[in-house]
Amino acid sequence: MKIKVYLCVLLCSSLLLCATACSKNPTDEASSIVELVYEEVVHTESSENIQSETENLVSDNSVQSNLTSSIKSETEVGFKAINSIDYVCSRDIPGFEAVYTIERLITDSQENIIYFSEFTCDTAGVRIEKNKIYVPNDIRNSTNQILITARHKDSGISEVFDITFDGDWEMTFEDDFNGTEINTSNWEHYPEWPIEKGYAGRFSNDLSFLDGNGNLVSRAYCSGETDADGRQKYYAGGVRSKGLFESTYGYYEVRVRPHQITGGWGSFWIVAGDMEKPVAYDNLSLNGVALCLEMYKKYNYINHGCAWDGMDTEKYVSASSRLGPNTSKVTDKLFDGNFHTLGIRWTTEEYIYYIDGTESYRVSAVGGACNQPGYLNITTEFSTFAGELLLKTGEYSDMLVDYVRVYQNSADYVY
Ligand SMILES: [Ca+2]
Repeated sequence: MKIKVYLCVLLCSSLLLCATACSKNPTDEASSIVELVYEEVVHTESSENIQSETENLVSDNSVQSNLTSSIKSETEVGFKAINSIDYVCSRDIPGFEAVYTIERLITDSQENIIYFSEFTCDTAGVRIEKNKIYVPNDIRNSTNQILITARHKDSGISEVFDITFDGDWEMTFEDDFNGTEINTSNWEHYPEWPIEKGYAGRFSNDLSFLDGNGNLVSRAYCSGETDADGRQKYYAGGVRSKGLFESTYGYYEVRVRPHQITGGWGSFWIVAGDMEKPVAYDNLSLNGVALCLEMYKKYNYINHGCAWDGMDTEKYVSASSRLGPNTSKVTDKLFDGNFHTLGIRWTTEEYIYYIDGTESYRVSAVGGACNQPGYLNITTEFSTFAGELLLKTGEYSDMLVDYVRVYQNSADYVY
């Protein structure tokens, strides 16, 4: 993150003059630490007034308070300190305000803690709540930085620092599923492969289609047929963009109304690189990765899949290894019957998952995230793992997808 710092120290009134208070960090430093150098504060008025002002600085012990009425000439009452303000970008995805969380705790030259309690920004549209700064994407895309004023309310000390944005977002793919036919320049039906994981499931071209109301349907259907083993046969719809749209890095989002059934689930996922050849553990996800958001009504949870050690795409079974623990997150809200947005931010270093714009899971890939192009997938699957399939002959369940959008961030390609 590129940082330039402008520092201004103001002590309550013009009685105290900030003589020198400016520093710049190296612009190419990757840290988000803002170094502030308080160099000196020079007294230019009467010491009586200084004394009065100093008494107001109740929590700023760095200001010398041993002034006496005998001091009539210019007196140095300042302090030297190297302070810091940290901020982290806790959300940076299109469609939602980017969130920068300011670390409020800084220290002065005597290592006393100063809490900056007030933050303001003159840029219209920037929203501030406590120590969180919300920046709409259009502002991020129209300027490189914004200035934030942090103020210590007791002492009046204030500082101006900037937040510099990493890069612009550009939409590179959008399908709103308007019309009556699936856009075959974006999608192909999943091959009618078996998806047998306990249940006798199979993809069917007929079961992924547009509903005419702006949604893609991925349907789960009970045919009433039985297989050779006497099992009920279920069919499901799925589409993928393999060979049609593939990209590396960026932000991938769907707006979806999940299935309400058990025994089956809908998912939005990305397959990148070569997932058909298992790779060594230490290669992690660099060569290939499958990133999945799987919605299991059975458990009221979403699974943040991240499989990197190979996947048999024809059997549609991912390898067992997944990066990191706690890939599942319980989220009753997802199954409330409404549409929700699911997103995956794929950077050069990690994968971050979002539900309705709130981060739900993050995994960093040792050695870097996959740097190969990936294609999009929207599917319904079946497994006994997901519970009992209660669909009877002729019954079905639909997952609706309002849109799929992909954005690229220019910063991802700066090495
Ligand atoms: Ca739509």
